Amino acid sequence: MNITKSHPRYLSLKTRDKIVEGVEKGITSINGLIAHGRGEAFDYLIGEKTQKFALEAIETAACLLLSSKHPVISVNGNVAALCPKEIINLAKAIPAKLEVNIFHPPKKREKAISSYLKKHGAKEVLMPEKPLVKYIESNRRFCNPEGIAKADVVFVPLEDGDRCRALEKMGKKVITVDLNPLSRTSKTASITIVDNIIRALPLLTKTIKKYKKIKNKLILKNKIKKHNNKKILKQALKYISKSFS
Ligand code: PTJ
Repeated sequence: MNITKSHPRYLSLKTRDKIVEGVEKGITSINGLIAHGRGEAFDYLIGEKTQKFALEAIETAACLLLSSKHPVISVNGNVAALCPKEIINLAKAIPAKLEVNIFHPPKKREKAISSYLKKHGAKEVLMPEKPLVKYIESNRRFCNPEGIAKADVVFVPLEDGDRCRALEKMGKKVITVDLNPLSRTSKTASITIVDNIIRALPLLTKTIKKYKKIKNKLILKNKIKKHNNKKILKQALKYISKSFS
């Protein structure tokens, strides 16, 4: 679609194009279009800007990822289509492994996502191999023994709630990006960044670089300790309800 920058919905339309392209390339599930629409609706309600509650969560997420021994970034069809370079930059900055994990069939989409990430500069992309995620029966239970199976912290942006809960039950910490503060994922994760992934990823990478320079690791630990995900979600909901008055 030929969209001029002067169009008031330029960014939103460009982003939609990326998701549509993702479907056409066999990277994104057709269901991903619905998920994107839901995200758009919530983005409207938070003013299509990164709000304070997201910035606070990004700060703690950066601290947790840097304090982790084995951080893994889970990539699905929406994330790959929307921000391939940004997710690779994040993985490099931490550093963390990238692993493909999808919910919807067909399974051949897993390879398409991996190839797409490699085309954008990823050196290594782990693939789901064994059903090692307990408590769930969907395709999301497949993971890599050297990746999510081993991870202590898993970054799962734009997720559905089941695996998030399963990973937490397995003793892992989960960080998510979800525009919907009411979703099961948002409520179950240790840290929820209520923001559009397009805005959140560059900010998270920037924050990681900032915290990497800090020698006193206690500062990071204290930030993680103080984090209250429920409070963050309440702030997001309060912001949304205020936008109605
Ligand atoms: O590639 P697959 O098969 O793994 O499927 C990926 C999707 C996203 C389709 C799948 O995980 C799914 O169905 O997710 P849900 O249950 O629709 O949840 C996705 C959540 O992400 C929703 O709460 C949306 O509001 C939110 N969301 C959508 N787009 C964005 C977003 N959050 C942040 N940034 C977005 N751009």
